[in-house]
Amino acid sequence: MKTQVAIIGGGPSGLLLSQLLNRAGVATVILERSSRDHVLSRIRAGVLEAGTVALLREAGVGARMDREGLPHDGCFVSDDDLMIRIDFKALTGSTVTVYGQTEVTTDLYAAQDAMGTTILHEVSDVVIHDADSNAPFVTFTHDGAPARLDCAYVAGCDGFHGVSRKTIPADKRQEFEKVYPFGWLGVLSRTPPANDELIYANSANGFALASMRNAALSRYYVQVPLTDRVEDWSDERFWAKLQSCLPSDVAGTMVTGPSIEKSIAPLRSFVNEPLRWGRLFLVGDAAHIVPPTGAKGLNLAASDVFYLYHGLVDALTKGDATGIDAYSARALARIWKAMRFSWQMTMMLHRFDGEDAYAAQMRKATLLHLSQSETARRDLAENYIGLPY
Ligand code: RFL
Ligand code: PHB
Repeated sequence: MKTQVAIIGGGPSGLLLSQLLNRAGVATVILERSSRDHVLSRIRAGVLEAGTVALLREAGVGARMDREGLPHDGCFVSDDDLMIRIDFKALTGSTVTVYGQTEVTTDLYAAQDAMGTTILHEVSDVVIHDADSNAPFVTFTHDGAPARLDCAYVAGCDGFHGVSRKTIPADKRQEFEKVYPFGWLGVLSRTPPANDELIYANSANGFALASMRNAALSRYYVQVPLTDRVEDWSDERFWAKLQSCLPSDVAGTMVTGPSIEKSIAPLRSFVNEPLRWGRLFLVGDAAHIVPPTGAKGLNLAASDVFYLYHGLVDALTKGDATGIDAYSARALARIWKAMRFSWQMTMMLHRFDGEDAYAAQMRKATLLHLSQSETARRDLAENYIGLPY
């Protein structure tokens, strides 16, 4: 097989890149390790920056998002019973959209099907060859048979555990990592959201987040030790923990019900530099991971795609390599700012086991300042709605 851009991974990064490239006349083949159902069953991000929304519209997949997505003008940050409203609209003029990653992925698959692009599912043994030459190729197994895909460029969109990053020799890249000593236990439930807007809660009992997917579907998280397993958390235990972390007014009126999904994700900050080796480019979680506290993971994947898509179109249709040459530095500048914000939000809102009394006072003082300073709220809002591309 032959194509212009081989895309490893059919998650949001790979699908969005493929969608934009094909619309610009560039041919792609996506190689995805899992089944389509598996990709669509992963409950992950929920908040889209305005830039991500604009890019999805540009990709021709904005119609359902515009109908069903929930525009949010603000969110709340709380400290026990202190509720601090962050008014995105008033502070920045912009808003975010609540629309689940599962829905984004569903819309992208439908659009790719309509265009008739090639997506191979359940491929294994993916190996990227000669990425530092002018003739890279990818070998893999599909339907039990070995296969080869020749291409001009390879986009590594295969997430944190994929093969793309590891294809770059260790002496040609650097990893930066911070692992946090807790995870988030997430629950999806068919109940009305506890509040009209998201609440990021700090409390003596730890962190919690009240989010949503729509008027009848809630998404909640609480911080848990890394050693906990999903089986340790009955629904009853989860709701009690959540309610102990949320402001008492909200906890007292919220509706609980059976969970329909429950999972634990560890929190990590990770960046691989650079994002390019020869004709191989890293995109999204393959290159970087943020703790979900700033809602940046999926949005960073979108800004990476934005830079790379323009660069590849210029390289392949105009013979202009300026964009692909600048890709790594441009994307990393934005990535590091989102890393900083996600880290700051994580430190402001989580209790660290074994921390001293001073650390808890620092969080309280930071949150009190946030409640009293419009400048502090504007800074949070600017970062949350998404820094410019
Ligand atoms: P993905 O979504 O991980 O997709 C990568 C795809 O590559 C495939 N793959 C391979 N394919 C072929 N060959 C191989 N060797 C392969 N290895 C892997 C995988 O099957 C998969 O389909 O990365 P992508 O596309 O860059 O998208 C990034 C986002 O998914 C990610 O940033 C966010 O979901 C992060 N994230 C969250 N972000 C938020 O903003 N809010 C959240 O609440 C939130 N929750 C989460 C998350 C990420 C999680 N992970 C990765 C553990 C919860 C979890 C559990
Ligand atoms: C979600 O709804 O899943 C969600 C929202 C905001 C975050 C993280 C996750 O910061």
